[in-house]
Amino acid sequence: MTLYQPFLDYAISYLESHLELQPYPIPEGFERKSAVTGKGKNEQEVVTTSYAFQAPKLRQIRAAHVQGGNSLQVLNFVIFPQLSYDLPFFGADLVTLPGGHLIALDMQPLFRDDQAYQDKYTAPILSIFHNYQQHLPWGGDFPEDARPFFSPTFLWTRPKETSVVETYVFEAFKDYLKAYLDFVTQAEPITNPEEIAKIKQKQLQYLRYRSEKDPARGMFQRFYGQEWTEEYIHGFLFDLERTLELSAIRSH
Ligand code: DBV
Repeated sequence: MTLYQPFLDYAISYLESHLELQPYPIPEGFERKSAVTGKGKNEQEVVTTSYAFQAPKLRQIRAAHVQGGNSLQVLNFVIFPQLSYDLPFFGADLVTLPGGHLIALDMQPLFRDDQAYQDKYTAPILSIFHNYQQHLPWGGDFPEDARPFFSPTFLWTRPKETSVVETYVFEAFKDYLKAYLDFVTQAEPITNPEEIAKIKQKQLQYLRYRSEKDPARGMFQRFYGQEWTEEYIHGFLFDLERTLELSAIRSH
């Protein structure tokens, strides 16, 4: 059992039991990708598997799981709500590299500086955040231009011990996911076209940032090549723009 497999298993089974989960299409060639790196004794297979679902209020729930031995494990798990809901994104970036663990966990807001939005989507999880923050201290160095995309309850930490990932990080992941599903349950559809337009604009801003700045790009390029990587990023990991283009074509 690799480090993040229990996170993935928990998330899928929790979602299955609380939502009407349906499959979401994964483009051909992206369900599973494998490459062998290193030579001789250092030879190592790196396998990336993808998972994707949708649910009534959630446009895409998707995970990328990279497994390449003890010093290369990644689970990137993101939930993208439908454009007709003001829900935040659920975002988990759980990364283990030779240099150590790097954990990012958040409900990423659409309207970060809006007080009413914070009251709705940040205040209710502040106590969970404070519970874990004492065990999961701020991870330091952080790209300045990513700041607008994170909430005040952003857990960003670099645990020294794997046991911290298996305990506190796993518990925090479960609590954030549960709290997120409470928000989903309560969410009411937005009907005002102006508000929907604002949500769409914010979702696109987020998507563009993440696809342009994807910190995994270098890693994926090394293992699987540039063409596969770009298609994986734009055609699966962050696919909103493609999806909107397709629906515009279909509606003509
Ligand atoms: N990150 C992704 C996806 C990944 C992934 C889709 C499928 O967004 C993995 C894989 N993240 C990943 C890897 C690294 C990081 C690092 C492999 C290590 C990169 C390296 O050191 O070579 C949060 N993830 C990071 C970093 C941050 C995040 C801040 C450190 C990068 C740096 O310091 O430059 N999650 C990441 C992020 C957002 C987010 C930037 C922005 C909204 O949600």
